[in-house]
Amino acid sequence: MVSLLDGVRLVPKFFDDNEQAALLATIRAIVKKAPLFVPRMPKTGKPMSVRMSNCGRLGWVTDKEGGYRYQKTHPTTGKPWPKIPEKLLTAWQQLADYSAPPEACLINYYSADAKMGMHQDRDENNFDAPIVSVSLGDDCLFRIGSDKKSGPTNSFRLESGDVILLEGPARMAFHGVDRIYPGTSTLLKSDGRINLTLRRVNMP
Ligand code: MD3
Ligand code: FE
Repeated sequence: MVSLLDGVRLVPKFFDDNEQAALLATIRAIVKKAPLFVPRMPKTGKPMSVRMSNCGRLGWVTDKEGGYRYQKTHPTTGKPWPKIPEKLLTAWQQLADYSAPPEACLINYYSADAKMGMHQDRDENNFDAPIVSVSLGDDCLFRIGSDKKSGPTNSFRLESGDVILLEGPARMAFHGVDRIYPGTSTLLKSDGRINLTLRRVNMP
């Protein structure tokens, strides 16, 4: 475990190659039931480059009319989200120093040219719980600053199997994904990256 900044912990290769393959298989099964959707910016309706789905009791969605929010059902199928895989619940138990399990697992799929602009995660009613993020597939360049919109930032590469934990002072930090490095992993059938973000939405 490496402490990168106050409240940012990186666990390189928390999941080994076999565990990554098993986790990927469960994510593929989830995405068959809860297909990736195109998230759209509030008000403008501009599509994001990342494709998304969720598992867990609550899923994070965004569209032109409704904006950023958590909801219990898939935006196009209307069905409840599939369950969070056991492997991820165990990882949360092992790594997050928190009494209650995660309620939401956002599944982000980045194609080779996708990215995510700097933002804060502030749609939750619980900022006490840590956030646990799992990277699968191609490496990415991840950037994190402070809780102020401008100012210095740090960037580092995240690789397949890495887990990053955000807690305490880092919970409200601005962060984003500058780019994907296509061809740096053979886990996926083609280029791209999957990020799984485990979050507590409500107070226990
Ligand atoms: C929370 N995703 O979906 S996850 C997102 O790699 C998102 O797909 C990125 O940001 C991705 O909202 C990063 C991990 C993460 C990293 C830093 C954070 C979540 C964070 C800092 C503060 C709060
Ligand atoms: Fe985020």
